[in-house]
Amino acid sequence: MRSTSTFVASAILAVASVQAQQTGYGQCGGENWTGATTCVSGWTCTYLNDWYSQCLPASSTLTTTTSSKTSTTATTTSKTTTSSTSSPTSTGKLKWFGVDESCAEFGTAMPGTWGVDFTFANTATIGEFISQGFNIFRIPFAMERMVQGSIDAALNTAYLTNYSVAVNYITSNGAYAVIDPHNYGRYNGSIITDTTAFQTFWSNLATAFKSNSKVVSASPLAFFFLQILSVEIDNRKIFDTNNEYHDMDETLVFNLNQAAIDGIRGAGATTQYIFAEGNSWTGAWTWNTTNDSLKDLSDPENLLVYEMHQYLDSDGSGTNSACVSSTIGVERVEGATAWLQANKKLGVLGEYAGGPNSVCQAAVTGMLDHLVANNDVWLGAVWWAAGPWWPSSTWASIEPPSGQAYVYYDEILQAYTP
Ligand SMILES: *[C@@H]1O[C@H](CO)[C@@H](O)[C@H](O)[C@H]1NC(C)=O
Ligand SMILES: *[C@@H]1O[C@H](CO)[C@@H](O)[C@H](O)[C@H]1NC(C)=O
Ligand SMILES: *[C@@H]1O[C@H](CO)[C@@H](O)[C@H](O)[C@H]1NC(C)=O
Ligand SMILES: *[C@@H]1O[C@H](CO)[C@@H](O)[C@H](O)[C@H]1NC(C)=O
Ligand SMILES: CC(=O)N[C@H]1CO[C@H](CO)[C@@H](O)[C@@H]1O
Repeated sequence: MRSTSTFVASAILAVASVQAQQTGYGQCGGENWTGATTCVSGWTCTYLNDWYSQCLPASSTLTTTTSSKTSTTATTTSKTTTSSTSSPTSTGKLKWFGVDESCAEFGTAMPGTWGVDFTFANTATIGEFISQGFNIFRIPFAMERMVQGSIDAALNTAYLTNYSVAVNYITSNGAYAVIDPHNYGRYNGSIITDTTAFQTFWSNLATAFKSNSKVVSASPLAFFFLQILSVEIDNRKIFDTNNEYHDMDETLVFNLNQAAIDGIRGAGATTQYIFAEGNSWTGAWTWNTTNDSLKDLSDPENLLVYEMHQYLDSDGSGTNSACVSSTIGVERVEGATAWLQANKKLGVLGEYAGGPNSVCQAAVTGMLDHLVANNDVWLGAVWWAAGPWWPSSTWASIEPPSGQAYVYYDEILQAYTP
């Protein structure tokens, strides 16, 4: 999702309606904007970048949405069969299919206050997705909360502990958790240039996540099996170097990705996939012209996957629920597919979305069908976004049970689950 703000970019998806006062998360300014420039009570029009200002909660208007739902028992085997209106044309599947689980990165106050500025993903709703067959969840967090003061500071225990709840829930229920510093290559508003410190950040983070738990057991046999189980759970964590680098020197983007890889592997985390993101908001549609140099990244474990994002509105930013055409999805990713194939690389679509309308439905399924048809290089697709604080009226909200995208797309997407 495009934004120059490190802090609130995830909240960009909005219902932009022209009215006297804009509603929560709606657009309220930006180049050529002709709609409302003030927000309804409790919301503040916040400048994000020259193209976009957004109504964000005035402090403490958000209350935590502690779920009253009964928790879902998640198993990977109880996948619901679905009579989707749109089935993939290919009978193949992607290795990973899931959703982003946003909200730990929300808010502008850093480190801010839990329950006011940010919250964490809801394990009950994640369980619902897992029971439907979804098997990957990308979980953004803010580096300014995880490492306070400097990027090579020790991890903040309270934030890490809360963040780990969803990670552990996902991996122990057979799905993959993507650990995503949602920082656009920036920290505290400035582009990260200290690759050594960035490597230390990743070394610290990988150390925290490389082992789920200390395995303790009196029985050697039980110990043996617990170890195998623990390794398997461990391998379901995926390290995403950073969300959406943009407007940065390409060499720096390369060096930050390489530093992350070196930090992770150097910490002894040798069995997990690493997702590298590229410049220009890691857009699939611009990948072949902006990020070609990233083909030379080197992972000694050979578990590197290129994470790209693709939205289908006119500027590709994901801020508009209208898609350019019913074929725009496949058109925008074809070049990336060719790049992956030509360079013998693997890719994952880490963010995408389309509005709840038939043009977008065709564009989304066309794009997914293309990924499935090219699953020699495409390993997965992840919808942006679920998360407990998205208003259900947000068109891309796939938070169960009433997010607009959940209502419109959940059954359609279930046809693509592995
Ligand atoms: C604003 O309008 C001008 C003139 O039509 C156009 O060149 C520019 O791209 C527009 N900006 C955005 C963000 O749409
Ligand atoms: C963040 O930037 C502000 C303003 O540049 C500075 O005062 C503050 O110390 C910085 N904080 C951190 C954690 O780097
Ligand atoms: C962690 O979550 C608890 C509630 O479970 C909350 O009281 C606490 O403030 C949170 N801390 C952080 C840093 O997220
Ligand atoms: C790059 O990708 C775009 C978008 O998918 C595509 O239209 C274009 O033909 C590609 N260019 C090259 C040189 O592969
Ligand atoms: C923006 C940028 O630096 N793009 C570069 C990406 O990589 C290709 C090929 O290595 C360069 O030609 C571009 O200049």
